[in-house]
Amino acid sequence: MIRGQIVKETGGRFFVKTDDGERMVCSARGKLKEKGELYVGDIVFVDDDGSPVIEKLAPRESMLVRPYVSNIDGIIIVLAVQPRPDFLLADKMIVGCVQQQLDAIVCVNKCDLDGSDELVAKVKTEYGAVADVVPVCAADGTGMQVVREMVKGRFFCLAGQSAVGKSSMINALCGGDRMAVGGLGKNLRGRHTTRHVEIIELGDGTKIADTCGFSRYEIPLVDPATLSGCYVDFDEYRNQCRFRGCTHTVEECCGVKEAVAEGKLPEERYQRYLALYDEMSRRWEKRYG
Ligand SMILES: Nc1nc2c(ncn2[C@@H]2O[C@H](COP(=O)(O)OP(=O)(O)O)[C@@H](O)[C@H]2O)c(=O)[nH]1
Ligand SMILES: [Mg+2]
Ligand SMILES: [Zn+2]
Repeated sequence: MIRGQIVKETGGRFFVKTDDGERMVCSARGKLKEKGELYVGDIVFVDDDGSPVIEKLAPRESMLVRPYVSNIDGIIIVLAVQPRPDFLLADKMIVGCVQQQLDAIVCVNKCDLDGSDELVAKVKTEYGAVADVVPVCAADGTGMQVVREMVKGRFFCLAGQSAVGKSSMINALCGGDRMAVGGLGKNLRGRHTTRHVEIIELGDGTKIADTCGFSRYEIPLVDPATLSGCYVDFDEYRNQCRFRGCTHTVEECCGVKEAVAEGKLPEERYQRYLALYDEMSRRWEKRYG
């Protein structure tokens, strides 16, 4: 059997790039397809006797849900002055990265727009301790080389709200018009949006995937008691909590809360942590309560 990676999927047809660099259009063995079990990024084994069929799926190193993509090494989270940044969404994506042991890069795109300096400063405050923060401008190429170096030889997925400029960044990274770029207006939605995930190769083993804009990002349900473990910026303060297993919510003598009060941890990120903690508690209660 031939080993390869699914780089694209449309209507049940899988585009597989083999280890030898060949591209094949494959169908999938019914058993695999029925469960909706094949995703872009999957390493598969193809039986080719005229019409190639995917027979087997290799174990996944990582798996993202909404957007569905497997075996990535990291996520490039894109924010911009416009549309207004959704920091809770970014927090969730970073939690997802910690859970899946993925690298997180936060790009502030559209740095040509007014208010970008302030946003970059804010994003550095919020995420500087947990991710690389890179100001970029897909429109004129600013910062793209920095991103290119960071992702070199690995597989990253772009993620973020619709219209932050993910497709534009891919185009800037590969120096072409690979992805259709949409507008900000609602009437344009659906016309130019990225509907599928596709792996694009940038050379020297670097792979990148665009994802459709999404306003929701689902992180796997975690026990709320363990959520704060995904906040690595809390790490240096949690040993000052009085209670072992402190959730940093209602407990007294909490090192994390003290760090927030002293301005050592960003207040807004902590407030969003509380919101996410509540959300997880509700989901957890519904499932196991
Ligand atoms: N001013 C400015 N506009 C940008 C930049 N990058 C993308 N855009 C615009 O933002 C809109 C959405 O871009 P698109 O790449 O489709 O965003 P996506 O939905 O995240 O893939 C388009 O109108 C782009 O021209 C940038 O660096 N500066
Ligand atoms: Mg797009
Ligand atoms: Zn605590």
